[in-house]
Amino acid sequence: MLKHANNNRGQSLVLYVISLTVILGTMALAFDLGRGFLLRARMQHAADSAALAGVRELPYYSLAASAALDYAARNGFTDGDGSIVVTAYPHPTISNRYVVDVTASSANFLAPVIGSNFLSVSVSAVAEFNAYLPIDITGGGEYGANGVMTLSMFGPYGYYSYGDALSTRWLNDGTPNPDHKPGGYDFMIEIPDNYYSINGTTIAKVEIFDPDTWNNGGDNAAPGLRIDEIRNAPGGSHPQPINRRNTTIYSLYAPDDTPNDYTDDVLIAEATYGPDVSWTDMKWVSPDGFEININDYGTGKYRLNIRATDGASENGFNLRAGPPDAAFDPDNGTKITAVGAIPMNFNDSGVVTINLGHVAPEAAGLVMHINKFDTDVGAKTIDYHCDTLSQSWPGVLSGNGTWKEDLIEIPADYAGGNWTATYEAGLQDTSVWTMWLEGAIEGQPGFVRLVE
Ligand SMILES: [Ca+2]
Ligand SMILES: [Ca+2]
Ligand SMILES: [Ca+2]
Ligand SMILES: [Ca+2]
Repeated sequence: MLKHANNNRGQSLVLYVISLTVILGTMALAFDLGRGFLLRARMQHAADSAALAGVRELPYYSLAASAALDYAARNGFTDGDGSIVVTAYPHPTISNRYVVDVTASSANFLAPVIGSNFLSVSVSAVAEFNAYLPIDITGGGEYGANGVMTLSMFGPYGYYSYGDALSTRWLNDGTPNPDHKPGGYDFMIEIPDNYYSINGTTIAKVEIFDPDTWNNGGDNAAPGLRIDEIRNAPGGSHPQPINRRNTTIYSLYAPDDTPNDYTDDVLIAEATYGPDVSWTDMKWVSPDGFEININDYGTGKYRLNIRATDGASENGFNLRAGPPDAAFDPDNGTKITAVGAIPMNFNDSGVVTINLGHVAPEAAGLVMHINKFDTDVGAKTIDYHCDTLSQSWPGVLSGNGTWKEDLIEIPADYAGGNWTATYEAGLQDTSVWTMWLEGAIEGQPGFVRLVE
């Protein structure tokens, strides 16, 4: 009996130890799996935000990669940190998709129980980009004229808080500007299929008003005599330009069948306006090669990329296109849109109508985002309207150096329409407006989403 009892006790002890081992092992496994699960969730979140950040920079591949790595790092996964590997690359077959893979491993709590020292986790995210909504840029007044407001771009060394958040490379204190887009701004100059029948010519002359950053009336000429604002870079540790007046490059590309891939675009002509170019001041100018023949390149959307490589000043300009030997006619069939972002400056105080463009019926029930940066100087009101809807939506002004987003819920019975913003602001107010749709419309521009 005693022996038996001892045996029982021994068996109990063995069972107890086995049970404890199983329980501890199970707990360790659960702990490790739980930790692996959490790690995977964190990694997936980082990969998702990285893919969404990267895809918005397409078709600029190197910018997409740096944005993706940046967002992965902001979410805790810095490429090369310990076991972390972040790989960001364009989708191999679909040009408007972007892929981010993240792998990492963590040491297991009770490695011997599950036979592995490290838990290796890999996740992947794929995001799709269908371009921002195109913004019709007739907001400078009548198309081809210069109204209260013109398009305008700061040099890369300019003050961030002066209003062009996308062109300036540094914040006012000299640290990198996370909003900076090194690729500059893109505009689409649409030459319609019936251009010849409207105009009796196959030639379209693309013109830029005041492409320089120079004021013939002097740096501080009165508004009205100039549309450029000559400015110094911030002081202190802020990097300084070679010249405070800008160097701006205008690059014109032919239309093609791959609008979501800029890497294959064919350059037609390029013009650079350095800090001392004065003969173009306050004039409509067509740079060499900017007279295009639709027999050479076809009809469709010609891309004009504009970027500044030096300077801290503000280059005001405008754009138009039409027949070469006629007075400009705004009804010549051409149309110019800004790709997702429009930079503008007021050369007088007043009210402008910003044409936000046509938003398709498929946007019914979706949310439209309009984000504005630095709508401040003399700014009074913003109101949004759609020509097929009776209501209007008040917008919220953004203060100095800040973004403020307006969200418009598009009604479920929406049938498509042309959107405008009415903006009242003061002399020398610079601002940037961007616009996109939240939600997917297959085949329509204006959305960014995760697809895998
Ligand atoms: Ca292309
Ligand atoms: Ca000028
Ligand atoms: Ca200018
Ligand atoms: Ca402003």
